[in-house]
Amino acid sequence: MRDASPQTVFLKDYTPPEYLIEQIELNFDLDEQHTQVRSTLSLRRNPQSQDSSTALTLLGEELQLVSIAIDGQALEQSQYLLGEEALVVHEVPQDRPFQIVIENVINPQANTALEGLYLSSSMLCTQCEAQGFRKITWFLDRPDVMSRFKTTLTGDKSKYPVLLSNGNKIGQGELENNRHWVSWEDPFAKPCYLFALVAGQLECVADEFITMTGRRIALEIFVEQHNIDKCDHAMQSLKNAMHWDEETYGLEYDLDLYMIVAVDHFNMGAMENKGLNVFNTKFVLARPDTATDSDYEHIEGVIGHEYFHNWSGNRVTCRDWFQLSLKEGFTVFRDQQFSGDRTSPAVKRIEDVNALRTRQFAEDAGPLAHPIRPEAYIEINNFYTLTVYEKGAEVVRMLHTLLDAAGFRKGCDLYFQRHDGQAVTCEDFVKALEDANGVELKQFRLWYSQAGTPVLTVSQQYDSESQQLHLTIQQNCPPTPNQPVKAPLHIPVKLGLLAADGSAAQIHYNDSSQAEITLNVTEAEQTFSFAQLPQPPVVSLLRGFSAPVTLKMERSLDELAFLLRHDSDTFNRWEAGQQLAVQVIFKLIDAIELGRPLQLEPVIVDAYRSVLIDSSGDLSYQALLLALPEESYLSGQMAVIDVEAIHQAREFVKKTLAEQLQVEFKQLYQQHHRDESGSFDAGAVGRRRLKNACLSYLSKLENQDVYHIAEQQFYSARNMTDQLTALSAIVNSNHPAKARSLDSFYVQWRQEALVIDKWFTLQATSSMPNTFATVQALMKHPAFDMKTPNRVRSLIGAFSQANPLHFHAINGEGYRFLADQVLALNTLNPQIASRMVTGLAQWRRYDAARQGLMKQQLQRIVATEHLSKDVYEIASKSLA
Ligand code: 7MF
Ligand code: ZN
Repeated sequence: MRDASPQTVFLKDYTPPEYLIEQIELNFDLDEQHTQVRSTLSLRRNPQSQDSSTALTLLGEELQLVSIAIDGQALEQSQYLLGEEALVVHEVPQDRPFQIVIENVINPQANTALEGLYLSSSMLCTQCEAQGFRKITWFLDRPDVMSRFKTTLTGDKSKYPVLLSNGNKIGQGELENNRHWVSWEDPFAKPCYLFALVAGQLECVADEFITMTGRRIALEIFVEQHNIDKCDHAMQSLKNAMHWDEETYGLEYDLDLYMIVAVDHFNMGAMENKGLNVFNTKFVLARPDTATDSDYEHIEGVIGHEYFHNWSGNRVTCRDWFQLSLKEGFTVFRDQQFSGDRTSPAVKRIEDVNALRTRQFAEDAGPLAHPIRPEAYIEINNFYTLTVYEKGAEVVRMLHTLLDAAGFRKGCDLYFQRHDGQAVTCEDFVKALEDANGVELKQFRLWYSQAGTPVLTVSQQYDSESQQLHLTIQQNCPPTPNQPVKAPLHIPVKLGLLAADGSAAQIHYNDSSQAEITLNVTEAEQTFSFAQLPQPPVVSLLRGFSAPVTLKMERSLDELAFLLRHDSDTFNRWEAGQQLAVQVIFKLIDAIELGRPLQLEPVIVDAYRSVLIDSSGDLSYQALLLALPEESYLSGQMAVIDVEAIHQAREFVKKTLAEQLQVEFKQLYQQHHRDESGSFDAGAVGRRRLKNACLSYLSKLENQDVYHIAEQQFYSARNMTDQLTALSAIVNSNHPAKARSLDSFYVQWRQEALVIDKWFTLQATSSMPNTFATVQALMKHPAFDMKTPNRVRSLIGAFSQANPLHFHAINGEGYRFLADQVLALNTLNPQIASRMVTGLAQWRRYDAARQGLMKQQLQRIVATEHLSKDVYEIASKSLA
């Protein structure tokens, strides 16, 4: 149990800040254990505030106060109250601006929570979003207080040769005792969550970008010396992102300098601090032999994401943290568009939808479900969720669909122009889109306040007499915590019709005739009628996954196979193949549960054969068509999740397809396998994706021939994609060289932390027996470290979130293990600890025995003393 029951913060309680801080001057005297901070605040009463108190409450945590003065007058202890979370000055001037100077001390080395100022390797760095600035100094730590920052960093010249902060460098100098200082000034007012400083022994890769108005921007990426050869892709990605935002949104960068620093210890992916992004090394460093093709793509996406925040987040920021999706949903949508344009829109859309459906849909169906604009939180760090980010991006995408690209752009232009320099709300965003387009989006706004994934149930009726097709769509959204009853949403449903020969049939609807239309579904039940159809068409519904909903529609296997062959919508073509496999797998699951023999439907073999033979298109897309639905997606479709049956059925399909189509798989493998060093171009990436998909099937055959292929690829690979997929095939089989290959991989890559993370993950996610024992042994491996989030995620996170078969072992050992680790992390790093609890949150979805075991561990967590707010909120809400 916690010592005191934690406070809940409510959206409805928002009030404007009582004071404004127009300027802040920060002075840091840097030291690993004893950093001195002097902060000079220029304050004044906020005319917008209704509050009548003459006190000033500044937020601060884990700080040691040295002195505080107002307008040059030191305060005595009776003039303020120093608490655990705040410093209250009883009386401050109300009628004029005033200045407060605070001196305090912090200990970065003791900071294992990695929030505020902390030590990563030998580098000092900060993370302030959402509320980390209060761990640096006392402040009005809320995003609607925007200040101009001037920062001076002083430190030892050998330990901290590089001293960075936001904005432009305005001065530097030498001091006695081998010390030096650098001053920075950020001309743009910003909330304190965008503040950053970095100090350390860093090397820099420099380049430049000329903007659309001809301004020259200096670009600098800072890394530790041994990583200097892995920055080229990040730099190219940054230039691509800057160019793309000019072309697509007309948005230009505003400072003269853009810096990125890569650090080993980071709670999340990256952070968009103004002019000084701080990144997890995972999303910067890449060399063909150390990073996979997906790593290359993720790096470009994350670099884009943080860059795009400069407008969607920094120039226009959030009024309060309930509006988080305003910047995150929008920026994820922007980075998805960017990545799609850079690679393949079809492949990118499928990957995004896959992630949304397997992960966000589960969140939306569980005890932690919340709207993209939540109404209450205990710990805001817990609300950086898949719902706020990924569903938030889907909501922006629907607006893009409803307004079309041009209308959406007009709306964004107005939003940025109207709110530049302001801290605003989701409502302001929707209003700008409405005003710019002269439309009304009243019902659409419900997407911001209603949680849960709507279910669309569709039935069709063809009338040969009138040559009409009637499509009846019902929408229903299941209850979520605190929201038992839902109102109908405005859902854009993209539709196409296919004639019997697979060609597009014209859609005659309300006097218009088009090849594709977007239906506005707005009622609980609605029927749409389409005329002039001499033959019954095949319906292609929810094209491009035009709304984040679950579609229920009776389909025969033949109809799905037809769509897989003919649908011109690349998303729905892939989706038909997925639904075909889902139906086949669920029939097998039924057979397993009834103890019947397993047989594979011939229709899926034929469908996959056609996919294997047709190499006419994008090879990455072809590889996706061959990928069976993931176990986590299948789990989401099951009333009571049977992890073993799901695994067994899926493996049976994979193995049987491999047996029946081995000639085709092997032929395709050989056709596309090259010993190439791994250039990151679409052609090479596609070849690798496809041939590795084939290898993954072939490895299920467990014969000498494929053992040889896998081993050959593993030892000869000159790029990480090929090496890692080969190792994965070896590890997930009875390959005789398994131990030797794992050892050789470790020895080869022991100096590359990000590659060793992959080595941990591969073993933690293995479906082979003994995986749990391996995981336990790896916890004791010298390279394992609880204080490095990437390492924790690579082992504990991977096992509990990506290995359903072993994590959900019926003896409960996986659950007990996870709870042990959550409690160990709780004191070290509450944010990481709380992320790990989510592995237990879905307990209601399992059988009675597992429910009991999972619940028991959650109860054990909640009953522990000194629980962080982070862990308490997730564990207690999971039990509720
Ligand atoms: C791409 O959103 C998509 C999402 C907060 C930290 C980065 O820029 C961010 C930060 C979390 C979870 C996901 C992402 C980020 C954070 C992220 C990164 C790249 N403002 Br928490
Ligand atoms: Zn973001």
